[in-house]
Amino acid sequence: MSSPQPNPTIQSLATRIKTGQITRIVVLTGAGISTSAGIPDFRSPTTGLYDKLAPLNLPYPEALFHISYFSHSPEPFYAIARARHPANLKPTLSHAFLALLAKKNILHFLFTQNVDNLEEKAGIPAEKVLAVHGSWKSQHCWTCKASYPDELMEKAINAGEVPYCLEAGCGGAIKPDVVFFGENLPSAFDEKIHLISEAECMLVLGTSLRVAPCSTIPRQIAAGVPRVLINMEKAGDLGSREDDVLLLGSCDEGGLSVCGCAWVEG
Ligand code: CNA
Repeated sequence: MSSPQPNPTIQSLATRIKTGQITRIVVLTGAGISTSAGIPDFRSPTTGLYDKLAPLNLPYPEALFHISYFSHSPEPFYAIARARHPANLKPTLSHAFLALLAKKNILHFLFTQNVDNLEEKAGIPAEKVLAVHGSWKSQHCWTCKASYPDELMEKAINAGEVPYCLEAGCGGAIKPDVVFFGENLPSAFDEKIHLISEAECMLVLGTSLRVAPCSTIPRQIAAGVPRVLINMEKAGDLGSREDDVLLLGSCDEGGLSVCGCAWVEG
């Protein structure tokens, strides 16, 4: 039986990583790891998307990404789509940090709520990542589910116009394969969720933990397994357990400091 660990710090966790005592890290990320790439998050005051929607006259901010609203009014979504589209954006230091965990073979699994596909651009192996809310990589007709060409989608996004289905007699609006509020998550979520129980450490980066079911992931980590929150603000129940470590500040700096402790200093 292993001896009980004192309350962890980022330094003591780094030592456990360095000495091979932690080899399975499960990570949950959100919009905060991509803000330094130029994609605003949803909920940060002033800079977040929800603070800038007044001109669109939405019934409520989340309507922009709610399937019941999109199904009759796709125009507001395409009015902001260009600014949200991740084409030409580069991964951040936080993505590089996660890619390094994968390279060191200690990234057990990454659940990302992000739809920007920057994990792939950063070189994180596809089998280690689940984009729980889908991504902008592909798109389909919302009505008949026919696929739609990438180049026409890009053209519509750049023009701020709604693309419509090319199938004869359909004419439905095209939707990127991003999971909107009110839609089901990919079945892979249920297939991968058991990996949480195999974690020897959990990292939570850049998320307000306000969107279920990802918001429940940190609570599913077994008692005694260290959980680290790297975020501008406190989120969820992180900080309520003895084994929690809070690094409140930017994700990029938090990732760098973990790397510094684990692989650079001493
Ligand atoms: P959110 O609710 O907007 O929360 C973001 C969190 O990140 C907040 O707690 C911020 O304080 C924090 N934050 C912002 N910038 C930084 C930073 N540089 N360093 C540290 N912390 C920071 O977003 P969530 O991800 O929690 O919500 C889930 C939604 C957001 C998912 O459905 C996503 O699809 C959706 N989203 C995705 C993207 C993207 O793909 N890049 C962008 C915006 C929203």
